[in-house]
Amino acid sequence: MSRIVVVSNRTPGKGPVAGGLAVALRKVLSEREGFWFGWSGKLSEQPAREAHFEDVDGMQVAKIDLTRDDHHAYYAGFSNSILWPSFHLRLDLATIESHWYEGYRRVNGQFARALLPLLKPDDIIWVHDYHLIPLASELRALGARNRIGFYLHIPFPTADALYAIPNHGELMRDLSRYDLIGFQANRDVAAFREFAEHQAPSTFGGLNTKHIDFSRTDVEAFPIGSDPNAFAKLAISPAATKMVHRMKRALGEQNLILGVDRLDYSKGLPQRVEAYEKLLANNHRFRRNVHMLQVAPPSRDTIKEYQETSDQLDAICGRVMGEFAEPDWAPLTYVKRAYGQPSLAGLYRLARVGLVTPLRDGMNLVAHEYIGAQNPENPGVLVLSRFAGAAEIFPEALLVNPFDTDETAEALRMALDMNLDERKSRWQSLMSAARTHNVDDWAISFLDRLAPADKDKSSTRDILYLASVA
Ligand code: ADQ
Repeated sequence: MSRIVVVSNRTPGKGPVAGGLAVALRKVLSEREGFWFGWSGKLSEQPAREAHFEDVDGMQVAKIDLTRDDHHAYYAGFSNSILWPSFHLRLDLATIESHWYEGYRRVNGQFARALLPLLKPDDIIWVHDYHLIPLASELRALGARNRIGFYLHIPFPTADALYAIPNHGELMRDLSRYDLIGFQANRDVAAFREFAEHQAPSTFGGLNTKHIDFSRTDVEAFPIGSDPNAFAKLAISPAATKMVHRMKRALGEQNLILGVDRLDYSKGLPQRVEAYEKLLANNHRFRRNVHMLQVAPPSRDTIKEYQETSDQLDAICGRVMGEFAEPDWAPLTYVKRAYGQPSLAGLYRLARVGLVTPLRDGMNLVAHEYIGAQNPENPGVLVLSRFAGAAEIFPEALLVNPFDTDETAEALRMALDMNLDERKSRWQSLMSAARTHNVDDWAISFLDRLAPADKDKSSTRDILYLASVA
């Protein structure tokens, strides 16, 4: 059976794994031969030519070091100051320094040159995310004939936003060198098709053209998920219960409204706090009866726009405190640090409202995790942005336009007033959808689609099934 080679910007480290994605991919690599390839997290004087292998909790991980300049142009520059804002339709926050493209391309070339000697002809390569769009082209230019799949974790942009990206034509040509492109949601597939058809009207659906030829590339939505059953267990674990007790002591009878995000402008944090401000302003009865907790550890904080979002959030939290706090009551708590999954699971379970209102998001796994952690006898309510990929999976959430803070405030009111029967019935549908879209099946379905030839030997699903019943 073919080996699986997972490629991502960063390689996983030792110890407890934070995200469901890393857990799922580790699981794939523990069931099948293969390795994980990516940046080591280290900067070197000279670009590394060769990867060095390390055993990370039983998994083979091949790492390369990057130079400081290359890393800056590739990561903070082209990936996170051009691609991330453009793909999230925030051209106002993009810094278009087109020379970063050279560093981005150079790092992708370096990845390809270090990866190629490690490959066997029938290895299946699974490349993750916007940092590595050119990797298939670079590998193919060196002679790789392997099946190569690409998964985009963030949304695919509209054609206009794409045109604002330097060298977008080349990047789209790079995408056409993959055998399979996986997106989070149907809206992303539609945006991609729109671009492909607009760019070269006759390319899609198997016809060759003089423009970009996508006829050899399969495109499909593979919505990622979490492991809701694991979250259900984690939420009643001793560590989670400790967090619940600690919070209950602080909250008393107050209902908790919870937000959990990386501190990123795509997550709509200032708008979210403004919606809460409106809830308190319009509904006197909630004062002293609710408390909002926003957990938002800083991320990418060398980038100016991230510091500005952090400042905005500080300002609006301060404003709400000034407006509504009393000597013996605080309307909100804002915590700028990350928590481990057991503590998060406890917070999710305790929260009467999960407030997940990104302005745009590929999927949003916090929504999945919140659902998984609920008490079936007394579940909370998910208030979810209609611009998260998760909205396609969870229509039974209270879906809101996060730009419209009046609407979000009203959804908060509905969530707090919702009776137990409605909460249970909505949650049962949500939990069933979260189970259907669990992260293990996500990985299996992508790989089965990427490597159908493996089917006549034995499918990934069969292997994992056999391993789980063995
Ligand atoms: P992210 O933008 O990082 O991921 P998200 O899916 O919400 O967003 O979170 C990923 C993980 O980070 C979750 O497992 C969550 O528990 C954890 N996390 C978030 N905030 C945290 C906090 N404050 N403390 C501790 N842990 C926290 C990108 C895309 C998403 C897509 C994922 C996976 O932007 O749209 O869902 O990849 O494909």
